[in-house]
Amino acid sequence: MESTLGLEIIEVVEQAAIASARWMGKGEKNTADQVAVEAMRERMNRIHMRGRIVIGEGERDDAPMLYIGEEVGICTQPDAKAYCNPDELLEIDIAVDPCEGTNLVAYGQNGSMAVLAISEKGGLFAAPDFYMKKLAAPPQAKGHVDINKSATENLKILSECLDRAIDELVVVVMKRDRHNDLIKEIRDAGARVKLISDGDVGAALACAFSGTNTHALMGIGAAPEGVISAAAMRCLGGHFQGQLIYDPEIVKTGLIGESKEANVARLTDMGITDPDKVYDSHELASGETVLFAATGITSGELMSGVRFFHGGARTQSLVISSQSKTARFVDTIHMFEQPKTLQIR
Ligand code: VTB
Repeated sequence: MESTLGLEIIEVVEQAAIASARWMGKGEKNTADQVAVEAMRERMNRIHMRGRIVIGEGERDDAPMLYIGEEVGICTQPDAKAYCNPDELLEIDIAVDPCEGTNLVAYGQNGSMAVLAISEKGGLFAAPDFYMKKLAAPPQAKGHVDINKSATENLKILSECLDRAIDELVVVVMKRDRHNDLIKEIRDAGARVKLISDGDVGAALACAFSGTNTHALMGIGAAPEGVISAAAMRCLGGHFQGQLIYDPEIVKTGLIGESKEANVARLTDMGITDPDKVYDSHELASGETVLFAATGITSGELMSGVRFFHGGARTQSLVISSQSKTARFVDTIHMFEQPKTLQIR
C-alpha cells in the first residue's frame, strides 16, 4: 500500500480529534461525535485512494456519513476522472471510529481518541454492530492466554509470561454490571482491576506497550471497535482475541435489542455460520497490509489529548504499519493562523 497513505491518514485522525476536542466537556456526546465524523470524512475525501468504509457509523439509513459501504477518497468522487484513473488504484477497506469514547469527550474524561484502521479490500472483518468478548494482552503472552480459559487461569499464565507476581498485574475492565463476576474473579485471583467507564480500544492498545501499567483487557465491548483494536494488535504482535456476543441477556445494556434467536439469524444472513467462533487478531485484520492511526482527543495512556492555544492546537497521534513494521508517535502543531502571529507551544 502507498507509503504516503500512512502520512495522510495521520491528518485524517488529527482533524477528527481537533474537531471533537472543541466539544470536550460540553456534555454533548452526539455533537462531539458528529463533528469528528464530518472532519474525518472531509479529509479522507482528499486522499488519492479508492476507499470503502467497512466499519463505520452504522448502516446508510441511520448514518448520514461514514456509513458502512460509503466510498471515500478522491478517486471515488463524482468527478474522479479529472484526478485519477480509478482502475490503477488499489481498493482499500477502512474501519473508522471518529470519536471512540463519546461520553469521555462530553464529560472531559481521559481515554478518548479518533481512530481508524485500513487494509486492502477484504482485509478487515466486517463485524456486525454486536458486542464482542475481548482479551488483549502483551506480546509476551500472545498465544498463551486464551479467551476460552477463565480469568484466574489467564492471570496465572500472564504472571509467568510477564515474569511478575499476580498482584503486580493490572487488568482493565469496563465498569458495567455484566462484568461484576469477572471483576470479582480478577480481584480474588490477586490482580488489580482498573475500571474504565468507556474506551476499550485505548486499553487494548496499551497492553502492547510496556510502561503503560496495563497488562490485560478483559470483558465485553462493542464488536466493530474490536476489529480496530485487533488491527493494531496484529501489527504490534500483541495478543487479541474476540468472540461475538449476540445474547442481550449477557450484555445487559441493551444495544442489541433483539432476541438471541433473531440475532443468530442476522449473523447467519451475514454469512457467519458459527456465531461462537473465537477470532484472533490475524482473522479480524487478515489483510497483507494493515495500517492503524489514532489521535488522542482527551489524554490517554499513550497519547496526550488535543491542546488548543491562541491560533493553533497540538495533537499526539500513533500510526502503526504492518508494512514498514513501525509504530510512530507523531506530535503535531497545527497553525490555524499565520505562524508569525502565534506563539508555537
Ligand atoms: C462502549 C465504549 C467502548 O464499546 O462501552 C461500547 O465505551 C459498548 O458498551 O469503548 P456499552 O453499550 O455497554 O456502553 C466501546 O465503544 C468499544 O468497544
